[in-house]
Amino acid sequence: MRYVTAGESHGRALVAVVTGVPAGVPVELARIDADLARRQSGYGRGGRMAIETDRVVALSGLRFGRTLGSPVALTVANRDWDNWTDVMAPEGDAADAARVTAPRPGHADLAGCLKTDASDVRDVLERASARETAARVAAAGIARALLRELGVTVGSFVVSIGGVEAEPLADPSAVDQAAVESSDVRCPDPAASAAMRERIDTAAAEGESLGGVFVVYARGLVPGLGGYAQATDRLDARLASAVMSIPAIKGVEIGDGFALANTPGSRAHDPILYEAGAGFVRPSNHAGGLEGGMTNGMPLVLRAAMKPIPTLMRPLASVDLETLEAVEAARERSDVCAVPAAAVVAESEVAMVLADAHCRKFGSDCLGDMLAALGAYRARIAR
Ligand code: EPS
Repeated sequence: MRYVTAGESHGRALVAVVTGVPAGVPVELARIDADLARRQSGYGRGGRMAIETDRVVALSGLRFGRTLGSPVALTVANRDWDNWTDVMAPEGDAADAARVTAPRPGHADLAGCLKTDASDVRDVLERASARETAARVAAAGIARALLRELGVTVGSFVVSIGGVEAEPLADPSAVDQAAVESSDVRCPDPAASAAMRERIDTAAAEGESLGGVFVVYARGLVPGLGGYAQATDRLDARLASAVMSIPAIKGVEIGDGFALANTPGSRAHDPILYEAGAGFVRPSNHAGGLEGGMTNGMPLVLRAAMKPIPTLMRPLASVDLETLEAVEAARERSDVCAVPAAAVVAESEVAMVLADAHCRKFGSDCLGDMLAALGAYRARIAR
């Protein structure tokens, strides 16, 4: 299962096309809308989120609430398009459109303009904008629907914003997801949530932006998803790549990640035990559910670091692309902090990779065959 997206931040709409979808998967569009709403939420978002109310429209691949096995095409309208028709017109004269010529450090602006021979930064930033992640969340709604049928749960929560850290959880995959969703910074620790909100208020007042760290987890995974035979089979690599593809993500860590580098081997790995009835069990999960590029039957636990948003209300130094004079970087309406939203996007990316890994292992023609293959596999490894 794969997806592509199209759409500019202030264009008419975002589009996602999902291919490799098994037939017979029940899909409720209201659930996709709920995920789109989760992605829009989060303390520290800017004025744009007051304009948009993201809703998915299905154009193909679904009939009477089930996938047909054909490509699923989805759109999410940009309500803000109405305010940008002059600037983002698909045809016509660019003379009146305000040009952006001062690239923002940290954004795609400069390298994108050099790469594509553009002198109006808007030609690059419109597509590089994280607005595109709404289409990813819509696409992943199809992956989540499949995972639901396969008994896999994917969730996420924020562990730090701007240096304010939540109390660490012994088992991040056992987080109270309802508590996460009731926090407007998507953090299960109420004291840390309050401190994060204060930190965001201070940053907003100072014209600053903030990054942070979040966890994505998945439960209900059988061992053996992914593979060890080729670099491209390795599920840890595929997950890291998918999460790293989200704008502003600068680090991805699986299980205890970087801390394992400083831990002796005897304490870094998860012993293998056997219990009648339960089969192979692991008393710890330093590996984050992945060994040798495959799931090992323990919950998947992944952390990612998001850098602060590059659009600053007190901009850094830049150079005007037309005059080559030193100027301040462009100032655009933006978010102070989008870490809670990025966690939802990463959840979506992880869901897509996990759905694809199931399709590779259990076939992808139709849900019934996948469930039969999964059942047979579970029965075999239980023997
Ligand atoms: C973004 C800039 C802001 C954010 C946007 C990402 O948009 P605008 O320029 O319209 O104010 O709100 O995020 C979204 C629109 C979204 O849906 O998440 C950027 O430059 O990346």
